Amino acid sequence: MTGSKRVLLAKPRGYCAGVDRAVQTVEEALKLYGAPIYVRKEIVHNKHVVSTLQAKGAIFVEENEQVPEGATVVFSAHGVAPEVHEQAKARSLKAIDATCPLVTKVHQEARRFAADDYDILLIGHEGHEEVIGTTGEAPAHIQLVDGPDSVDKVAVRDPSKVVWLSQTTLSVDETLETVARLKKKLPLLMSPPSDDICYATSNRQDAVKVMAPQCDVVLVVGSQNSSNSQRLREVAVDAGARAGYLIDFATEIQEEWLAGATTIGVTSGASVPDELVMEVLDFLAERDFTDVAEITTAQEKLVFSLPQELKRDMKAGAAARAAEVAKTLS
Ligand code: 10G
Ligand code: SF4
Repeated sequence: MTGSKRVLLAKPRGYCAGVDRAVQTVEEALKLYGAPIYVRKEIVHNKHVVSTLQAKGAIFVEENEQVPEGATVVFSAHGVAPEVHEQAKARSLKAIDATCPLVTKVHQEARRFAADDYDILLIGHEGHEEVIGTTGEAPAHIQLVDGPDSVDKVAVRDPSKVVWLSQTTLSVDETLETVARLKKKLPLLMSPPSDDICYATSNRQDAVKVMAPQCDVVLVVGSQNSSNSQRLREVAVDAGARAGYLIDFATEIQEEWLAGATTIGVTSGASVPDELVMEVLDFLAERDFTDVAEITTAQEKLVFSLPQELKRDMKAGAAARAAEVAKTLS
């Protein structure tokens, strides 16, 4: 029925400051040094971003050993263990670290508490690159707690010297539950000095919590291996949407998902370019979902500067070009 169908569009959604910086890092490195630029792991967990950068000359590898000696390698936004930097040095790679500064902050916390001989309970998802990177800072001190049900397995040396840290892209509510269960078991458990779940993760979840109760269906744009995008789908369903789907592209939307729906919610993970969301809106508009209202729950203004090692070379490159111009003019 035309006129009664609407779309609610969550804001904030899409790119966070750390993703924007990481994608720009690869783009600027390609411009400055020329293709190919090697990238260890997916720079961010998004199919479209990865294939777009591949088309520009980025080569994605799993490990440093796949990078030719002396070549340039960018480390992904999710962070790496110190040994990855050491391997890069051993292969004489020019490493550019695109780890989000908010992940680096968690690494610093891990190093500091390990140096003070704390047991560190890292709440996160087993096998996720961020968790592997953070754990690599102090493997002897860190144990993983993968959700509330893994609390029973936790064993510490001294219950008065234990702290929890977390992955940056977790469900805020599930993490609160995990921490509550941990505190029941370990009443002296310390909390991180500042929130480890980042502003972008919690802002995107907050917007979905406001939007989802009004929606029949919530479409989350994001890749399957994107932790924060997966969490948005779960949050949508927990907050009252009849169904939630995680899709990379508008073309994946199945007509039966929309059958009988009058309100569709749309959002996207922190690694998702907004053009993919616009394609979803176009798809919905073709099916009479033309009335789009944005649900805004926060304004985001954070911007991170590019990695120092890249900025230094960009500056040197600009200076060399200016000298060249001056020479031709003299
Ligand atoms: O949500 P995850 O951690 O899987 O990553 P993503 O690439 O989909 O989104 C951006 C988040 C990070 C780079 C992790 S801090
Ligand atoms: Fe940084 Fe948060 Fe984005 Fe991760 S999700 S890259 S921690 S801003």
